[in-house]
Amino acid sequence: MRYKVGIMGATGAVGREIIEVLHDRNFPVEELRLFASKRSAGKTIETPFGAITIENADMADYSQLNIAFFAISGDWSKENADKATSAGCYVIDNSSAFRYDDKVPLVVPEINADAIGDSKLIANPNCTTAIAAIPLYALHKEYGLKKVIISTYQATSGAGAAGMSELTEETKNYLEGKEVKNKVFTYPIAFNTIPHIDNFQENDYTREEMKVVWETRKIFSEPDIPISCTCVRIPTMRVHGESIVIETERTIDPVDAKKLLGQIEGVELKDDIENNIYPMPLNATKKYEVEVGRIRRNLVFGDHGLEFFVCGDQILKGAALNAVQIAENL
Ligand code: 2RA
Repeated sequence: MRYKVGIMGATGAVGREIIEVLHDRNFPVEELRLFASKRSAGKTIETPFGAITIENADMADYSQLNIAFFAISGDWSKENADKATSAGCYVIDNSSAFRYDDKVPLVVPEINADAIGDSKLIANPNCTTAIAAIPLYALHKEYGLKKVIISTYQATSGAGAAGMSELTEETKNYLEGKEVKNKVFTYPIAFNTIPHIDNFQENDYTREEMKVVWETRKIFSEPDIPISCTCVRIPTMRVHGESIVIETERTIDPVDAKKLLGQIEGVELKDDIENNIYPMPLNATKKYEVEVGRIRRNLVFGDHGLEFFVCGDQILKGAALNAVQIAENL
């Protein structure tokens, strides 16, 4: 069977990547249709599926599609998801609009593909969650997670194509001694780090930080795991790094943990400190696997603690790849 696939938000960073991933993974596409805002409608873009003319997403006829990837905005998803699913079309939503809705499955296929059930609407997790979830879940199954503390080093791609352009422009202007003006981020991101992603919440964490807490608990079906996160934007292009500390129920040996992490689907072990091998954005860029390394016993939690570093392509495992993997599971 082949499918009629629509990408809503096809001109954005995630939409463009979904096209590439569908092609690269030989997804059985009968017809690919690309949708974006009215402003982009009518433009033709080259894709591995041939030249395709962009259509107005607001006018989409979902009875003509089997699967639609939503990658526009949360508000747009809220306005359009019901229209699509009522017409019999599966929706894989990249926004946060439905992630915390108990009726909507939130899926990382390596972990909880079963959660899809017969739902026509499936939520794709936030990139920061998806990247950490793969190694964390393997460790949870084997050792039982008691506490999780995460600190992130997030790429500009998290703010879409505009975020990446801002980094390029600011770096150029800074080096040429010109004025550096920020629009996308709260401060200039070139030669800077910004501990502020998404809005501050009542508990003084940001929404990005709370997404990691809420989403990890939902994906793992573990509503009570204590998780804390600090999210920081750094001047890299498209890979999020995350430093992760865990306390476990059962004793954990770093050598065994390393063996385990080296065997799980979706992970590439990069852990050979004698040869300076560890996860880095430069290596993890455009890679499907999440790199995991710097695995060591945590000094605070002793033989019940582990500390490690992960790097995952924000646009791939953090968005487009995970979305296509969900489609593969429908
Ligand atoms: C960010 N996690 O990195 C967001 C994107 N979904 O800004």
